[in-house]
Amino acid sequence: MSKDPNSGLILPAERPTSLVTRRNALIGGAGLLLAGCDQINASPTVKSVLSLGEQATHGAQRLVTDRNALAREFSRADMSPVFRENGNRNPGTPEYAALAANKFADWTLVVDGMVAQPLRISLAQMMAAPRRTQITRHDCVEGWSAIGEWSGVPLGLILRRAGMSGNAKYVVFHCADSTNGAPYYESIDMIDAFHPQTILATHMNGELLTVGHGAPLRLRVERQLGYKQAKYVMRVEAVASLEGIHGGGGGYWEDHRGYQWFAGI
Ligand SMILES: Nc1nc2c(c(=O)[nH]1)N[C@H]1C(S)=C(S)[C@@H](COP(=O)(O)O)O[C@H]1N2
Ligand SMILES: [Mo]
Repeated sequence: MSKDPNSGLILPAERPTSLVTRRNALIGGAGLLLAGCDQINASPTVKSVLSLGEQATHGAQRLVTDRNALAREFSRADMSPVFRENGNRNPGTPEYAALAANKFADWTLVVDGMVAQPLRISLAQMMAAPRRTQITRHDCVEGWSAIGEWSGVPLGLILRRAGMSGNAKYVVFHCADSTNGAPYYESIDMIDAFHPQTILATHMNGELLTVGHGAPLRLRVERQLGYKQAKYVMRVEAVASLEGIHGGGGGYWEDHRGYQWFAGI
């Protein structure tokens, strides 16, 4: 891995030529990224958030400012020697076992819902895409915390590439695991979806994600609590409403344990 001093993005040091082409197909180069930013600024959701900050009460303005702030980042020296595995540690389905047996070479992430261009992204494409690395603290409501390093592709980049509709309000993460027949899923709003520290992580502490920590892909949404950090993400869906998705609460814990949908820290 090498650090590009200009962009701050960590790029894989060695990238097979075939993947460069795929990377361009996925991300579309810097020009498209800039075009994507314009599109996002033009979206009704972002506009209404911005005007809220401009006109509304102090309270609303503070809320907007706080939501966009970065979570604290730590140094390597701060990293926890042990980062425990929590919740489901293996989806345990035949489908997942088959994907894992092949080192996820046949895995694809589906990006769909309110997007102009639904995507299927392979793990190789994920590895070749621009990435961000961050050392952050994970806080679980069960009363433990751990500091770890996460590396992955900014979610906003993928949503822009898919041409997400300006009318989408939430991004839903569908996972490979279930508990007592209830599939794990989570959701976030557009402020968190486009937050610079919100990434779909392929790596933890410099290594590929282990099965226990959510291989091959998990969400890191650093301004929220542990249960929002969906592991085993298979599908990212842009929606206008959470109604009708599983229990309608926006997540597994929200539906089954009454946890707050917005778990801000
Ligand atoms: N798919 C899935 N994601 C999940 C869970 C889970 O059971 N299944 N548990 C959540 C909880 S409560 C926590 S604290 C973290 C634990 O992440 P870790 O196993 O990497 O420590 O994952 C979250 N994401
Ligand atoms: Mo948790």
